[in-house]
Amino acid sequence: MERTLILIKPDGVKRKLSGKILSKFEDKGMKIVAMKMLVLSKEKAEKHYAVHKDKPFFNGLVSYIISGPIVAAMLEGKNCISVTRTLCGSTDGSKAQPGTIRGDYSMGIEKNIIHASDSEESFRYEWPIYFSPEEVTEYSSGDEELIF
Ligand code: FUP
Repeated sequence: MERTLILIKPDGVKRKLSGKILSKFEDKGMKIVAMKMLVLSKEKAEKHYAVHKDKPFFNGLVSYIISGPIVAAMLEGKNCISVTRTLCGSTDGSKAQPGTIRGDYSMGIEKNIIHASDSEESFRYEWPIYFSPEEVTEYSSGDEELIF
């Protein structure tokens, strides 16, 4: 099984979409193995988005992600990274396909509701910013045979 990290960004939380968004992943068959709500520090936000540090949108992105509470969750399932990215839709919400999270709920590229790791490498880099190993659970949901 593969794991991935998602963040429901401050626009998603403030617009009270957290439950709906988490349901989409659960309904698809993915299992939540860690989850918390937090306000990210500037240091952690800069670490998360370090790959974008030379981009013109970096400062705006960091101030936006620390502007309010986020929900961080780790999901588990087969091909979880690519399936999660597909459910999120393309980065710019105004262009994302209807039926995807960004396609249904976002009109912009910065306030695009959700982050999801884009590769195993990104996941390995990102998840320790949000969770300690003890906060990541292991359990059987009992329906794996029906789903995968
Ligand atoms: P994604 O992997 O879809 O989250 O998108 P990227 O890694 O390319 O970008 C990370 C975040 O930077 C996006 F969620 C939104 C923000 N961004 C901008 O604000 N402006 C841009 O031109 C590109 C990305």
